[in-house]
Amino acid sequence: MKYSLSLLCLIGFAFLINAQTLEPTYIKDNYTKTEYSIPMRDGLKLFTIVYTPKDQSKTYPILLNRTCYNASRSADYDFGYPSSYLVKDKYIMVFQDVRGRYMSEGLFTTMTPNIPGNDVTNTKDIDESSDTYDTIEWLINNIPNNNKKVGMLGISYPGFYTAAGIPDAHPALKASSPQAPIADFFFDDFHHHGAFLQSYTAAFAVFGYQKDSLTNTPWYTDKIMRFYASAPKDGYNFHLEQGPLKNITKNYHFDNFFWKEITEHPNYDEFWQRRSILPHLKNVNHAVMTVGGWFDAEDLYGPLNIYKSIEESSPNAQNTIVMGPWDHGGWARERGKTTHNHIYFGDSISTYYQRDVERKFFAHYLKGKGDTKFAEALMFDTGSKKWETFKEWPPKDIPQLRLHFGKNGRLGVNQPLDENAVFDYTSDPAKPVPYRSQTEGLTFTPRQFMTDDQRHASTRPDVLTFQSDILTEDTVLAGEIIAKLKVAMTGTDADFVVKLIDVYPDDHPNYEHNEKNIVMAGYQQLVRSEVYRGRFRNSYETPEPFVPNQVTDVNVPLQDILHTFKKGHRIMIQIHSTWFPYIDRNPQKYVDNIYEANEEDFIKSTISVYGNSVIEIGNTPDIQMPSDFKD
Ligand code: PG9
Repeated sequence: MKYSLSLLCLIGFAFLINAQTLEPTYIKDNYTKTEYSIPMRDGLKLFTIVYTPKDQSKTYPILLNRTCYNASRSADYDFGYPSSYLVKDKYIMVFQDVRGRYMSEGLFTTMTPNIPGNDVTNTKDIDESSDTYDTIEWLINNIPNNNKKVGMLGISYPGFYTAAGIPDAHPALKASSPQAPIADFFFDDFHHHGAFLQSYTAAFAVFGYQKDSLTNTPWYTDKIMRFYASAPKDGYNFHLEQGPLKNITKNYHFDNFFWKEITEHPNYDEFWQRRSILPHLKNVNHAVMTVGGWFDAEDLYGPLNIYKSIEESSPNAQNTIVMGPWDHGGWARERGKTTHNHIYFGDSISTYYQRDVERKFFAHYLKGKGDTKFAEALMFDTGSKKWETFKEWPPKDIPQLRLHFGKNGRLGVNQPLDENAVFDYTSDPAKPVPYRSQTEGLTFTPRQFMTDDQRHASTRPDVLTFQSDILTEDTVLAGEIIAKLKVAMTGTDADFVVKLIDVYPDDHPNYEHNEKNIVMAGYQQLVRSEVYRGRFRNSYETPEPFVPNQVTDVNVPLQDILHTFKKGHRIMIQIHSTWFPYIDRNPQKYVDNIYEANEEDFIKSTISVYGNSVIEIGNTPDIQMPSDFKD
């Protein structure tokens, strides 16, 4: 079955499609659309579509969305974003193709490195900050009836462009909302602590080819088709049959510059470090509301760490964060019942966010309307399924929880169990642990797994599973998490996957929105998970092999959570060393560059985890990370 072009266009950008609450002709009836080519300081022109309210009796703020996903698709509100509430509140809506994308001139650069400072006469040091500055300067001086106040927002890569407009911001920029923003490609999207997200592989085609003319249609679709041509029904076996990653280079991405960047920079070297936006988020002089989804498999590191970086660098800034029960960009979609995979979280949660949070944020800072009592942190508790507000994030007033491993699969909650015990498993790259509970075809980007049932894994001999006694009271886990593992192995490299799981009671009823085969009784819901490529345990820039059979510390930071484990549930931890095809297979024999590993490098390894390992959750766990970690 061939994927149609329209389907492929939707595959990677589903998060942009909104359940529109606008009448189909609303935009045409209320806005005038004009297209401009705005000159940047180096002379290159960026294609920009401006929707201006037809009622010219008043002035309006500008809402700017800079995108690599085709500004022309904003035509007649095809994007479905910004929300219909903002559209109806009337703003000057601006969509711009960033350099090298679609109708804009120039070459595309992977996460354009920020160059500190802003000298408008400097036509060499161009970055997203200077392009944003020049765009805002042009808009406020050329678009009629603007009130000289500008807001920015964007989801995903456009979330990065929003964040990249914050350093050396134009004085007219008064409100920025980076949403599901990429902060650092070595910890967002394609890598998690050095491990590579293999199932995401087709997505490289979107960003690996420069266009050779101005166009408002994708020029890379045939490259994506290379992957989907065989339309496999089982992505796990499809990727396993590819063998080592070097085969993917040879068979699919042989001419892809973004893939080449990934395979030539397997470590956190200067190439990746200079692309992180986090070190540049300083002296923030306007309001920032960062938004993310607790189940965002693409960009969860980004929103949490952009918020924390601004808190650290600009403690007096109006800097807030919203984290809801969404996957990537889920707040831009309203489907009535808010579910993530098999789990139901409530009704119209995206509508609440769009109407009562985002709309008020921009109205206050751009129109001077409404009160300023924005919560420092508006966080959805994914266990109690309620919104909570915090005066700081991570919170310091919720007691830390410490989890300890015990014999017979026991998990000690704030109670060491068998600290002299050793727990072994044999990890075999030829039979990797599936990352999904169900068979799925090829995914453009991962989405469903982050609340998946883990029973497919907990019975495997290559998965260590520990679970607590039944909880006698609701137990809130909030904040950062560090798994401080003591390990040894017969090989010389390994990945460590750590999963925090909410085990439902054996009499829990099924949810009506699920298929009949989805049994909620005893469901082992993934709450938070992370993978860590052990070679980076002392430095992300300078990896090291393990000494066989030598006890070694591997500290695995999991992303933050807010989850109440309810009375009657259990807390479960799983640890294993393959997670496929979400994560590429570690050969478990140390090679300098896994993207160049050969079939014979992949070996079985017996991994030992020691009983004096501990997992610390919440209240500023003692996170000892490599010096070049930017958390
Ligand atoms: N996570 C989104 C993405 C990046 C690269 C390829 C495909 C998707 C995004 O950040 O836009």
